[in-house]
Amino acid sequence: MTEVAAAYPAVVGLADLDRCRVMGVVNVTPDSFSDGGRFLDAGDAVTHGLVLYRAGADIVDVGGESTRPGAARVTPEEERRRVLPVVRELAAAGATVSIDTMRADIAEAALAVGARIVNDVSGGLADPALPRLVAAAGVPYVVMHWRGHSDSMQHQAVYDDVVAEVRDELRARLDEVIGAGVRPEQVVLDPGLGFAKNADHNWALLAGLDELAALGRPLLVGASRKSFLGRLLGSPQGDDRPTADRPTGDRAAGTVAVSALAAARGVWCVRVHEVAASLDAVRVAAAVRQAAAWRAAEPTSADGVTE
Ligand code: PMM
Repeated sequence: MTEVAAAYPAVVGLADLDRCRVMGVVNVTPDSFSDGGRFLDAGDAVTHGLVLYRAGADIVDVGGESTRPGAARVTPEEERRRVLPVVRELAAAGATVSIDTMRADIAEAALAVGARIVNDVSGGLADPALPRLVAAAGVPYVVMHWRGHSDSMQHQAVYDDVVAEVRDELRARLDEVIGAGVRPEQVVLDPGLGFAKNADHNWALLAGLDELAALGRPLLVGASRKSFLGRLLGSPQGDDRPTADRPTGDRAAGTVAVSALAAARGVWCVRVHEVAASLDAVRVAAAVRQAAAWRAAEPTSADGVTE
């Protein structure tokens, strides 16, 4: 049988993988929607990051600012205090760490203590110095679709055609960061599920991933535990299903379903709170993509015998 690799786009500074990557989330915040307050202590955050790393996370994403709808901004001093010790320890333990920040100063400090990827939920809009820093550092850069800070973003969840508008706004961000000196091979694009989007917008974006992939850069999808899953999987009375960290809640299986579907569509990375199950899901999706690639390369005759 001919060996046919399922193609995943290369991103500068990261080894090629024949499957979708899994990014594990460490929120060093008091108020993130699903795990806020659990890992505010640096020691707890490091322990949790190591659990994710040992479960097979390809990337461990460390953030110190909650982006839940309505959240106020954290001060730069507090963000720095929260994330730097955690990034340092996880990087020293061998994890590939991304820093989830909208601030150039924080990203620079995190890269200096071992982070290797910058994850900017504002896609360069919140701090114009951040794309310039990433350009100089030459590291992978996750550019997410974003329309404004958390205290106002849900008012901006207005679209005629959400997939076309997110695609066009991401293209504008891509052009802008390239204009700031970032090389295209550094950029990963993210539709920003839940950021200035309601549940219908999120489902439409998941259905429209191919249109976003047409921008020519790999995609990252962050659906884990988000409220559109809780709404879908809630009770017939219309109550949302909470996350596993809340009484009687569990969005884990719904999250894994999104991981499988996204990976089957060729998404480059899924960002999740629980790594092991999504890692299984993306491996299953990779096996199907590999088999599809083999079939395309080696057409079989009508009686099923390989030609
Ligand atoms: N979502 C959150 C935070 N950071 N980063 C990227 N690239 N994509 C996302 O969808 C994303 C993100 C909010 O979720 P959390 O509070 O569970 O971390």
